[in-house]
Amino acid sequence: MKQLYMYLGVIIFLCSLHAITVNALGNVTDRLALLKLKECIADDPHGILMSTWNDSIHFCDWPGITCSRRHGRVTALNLRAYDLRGSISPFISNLTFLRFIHLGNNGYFGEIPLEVGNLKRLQHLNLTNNMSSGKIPVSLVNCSELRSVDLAKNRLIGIIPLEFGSLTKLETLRISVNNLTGDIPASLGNLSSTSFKTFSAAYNNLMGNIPDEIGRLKICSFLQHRAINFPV
Ligand SMILES: *[C@@H]1O[C@H](CO)[C@@H](O)[C@H](O)[C@H]1NC(C)=O
Ligand SMILES: *[C@@H]1O[C@H](CO)[C@@H](O)[C@H](O)[C@H]1NC(C)=O
Ligand SMILES: *[C@@H]1O[C@H](CO)[C@@H](O)[C@H](O)[C@H]1NC(C)=O
Ligand SMILES: *[C@@H]1O[C@H](CO)[C@@H](O)[C@H](O)[C@H]1NC(C)=O
Ligand SMILES: *[C@@H]1O[C@H](CO)[C@@H](O)[C@H](O)[C@H]1NC(C)=O
Ligand SMILES: *[C@@H]1O[C@H](CO)[C@@H](O)[C@H](O)[C@H]1NC(C)=O
Ligand SMILES: *[C@@H]1O[C@H](CO)[C@@H](O)[C@H](O)[C@H]1NC(C)=O
Ligand SMILES: CC(=O)N[C@H]1CO[C@H](CO)[C@@H](O)[C@@H]1O
Repeated sequence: MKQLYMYLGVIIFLCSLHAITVNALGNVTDRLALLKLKECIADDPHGILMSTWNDSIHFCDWPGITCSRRHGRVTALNLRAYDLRGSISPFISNLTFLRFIHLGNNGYFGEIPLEVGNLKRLQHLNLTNNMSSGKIPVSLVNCSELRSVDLAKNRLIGIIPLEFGSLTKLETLRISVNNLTGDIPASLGNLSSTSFKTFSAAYNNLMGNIPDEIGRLKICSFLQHRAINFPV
């Protein structure tokens, strides 16, 4: 019994030591990364970041930020509909505990930084209704926890990365209203046997046939000129 308590004691000690080290190194990096994100905002008409993201309060209490209780690390970045104009800093990838990014309904322009692919815990990425340009970063395939990716209503070009077929936890992919070209990759059909439910790619410059595998998805909208959802 005594030994059991000793083991438990050692385990608890090691766990708290782990929490402290993760925190001590990580929270400094998180704060810096958030300040870098703020630096890339050129216009913030409501003063959300400019007048509240400062050291008078802890960064975990800044608007749009959620931290984990255990590690005090940033887990969610939710800046939706703040009318922010600017680019997405590659420093976002230093927020290594991020699970949720929602920057939708803003004026984010420029490319989606390929460094986002370093976010191993990322589950939801929503950049809908912005002005992001360039290609969809293939590096996103390294975010193996991704459940939803919403890049609809941007100015993205290039192809749908066929590597997306390996995102086995993906449930939703929305890329409608962009300027994407090429085929809908058949590799996406490999997802239909997993949890993949929603695929929307309307209003692009996509060509070719709709792969059979994708047609079997529950909700699937792919027409060029009309967005339709239909159950199969
Ligand atoms: C970061 O974590 C360390 C260790 O837990 C703590 O002493 C420090 O106050 C924290 N700093 C911030 C800015 O949260
Ligand atoms: C810092 O942020 C607080 C709210 O979080 C705000 O009241 C204060 O005016 C800000 N200070 C500066 C110098 O912007
Ligand atoms: C933070 O991110 C930047 C840009 O991706 C990178 O150059 C830098 O090395 C990173 N720093 C840390 C401490 O992770
Ligand atoms: C995924 O991560 C690995 C290891 O960090 C890296 O070598 C590879 O280039 C990344 N893949 C993409 C498509 O960025
Ligand atoms: C992305 O955000 C928009 C606006 O808040 C919302 O309507 C949409 O459903 C979100 N996408 C996903 C996949 O959750
Ligand atoms: C889409 O790309 C084509 C060819 O590159 C270009 O002519 C067209 O203006 C673009 N459309 C939009 C909405 O950006
Ligand atoms: C689907 O997955 C299988 C097994 O991983 C692979 O051999 C096949 O090439 C994939 N199909 C497509 C169209 O990518
Ligand atoms: C493609 C595009 O410009 N989308 C929108 C990005 O967000 C701003 C602000 O909400 C809108 O004005 C843009 O139309």
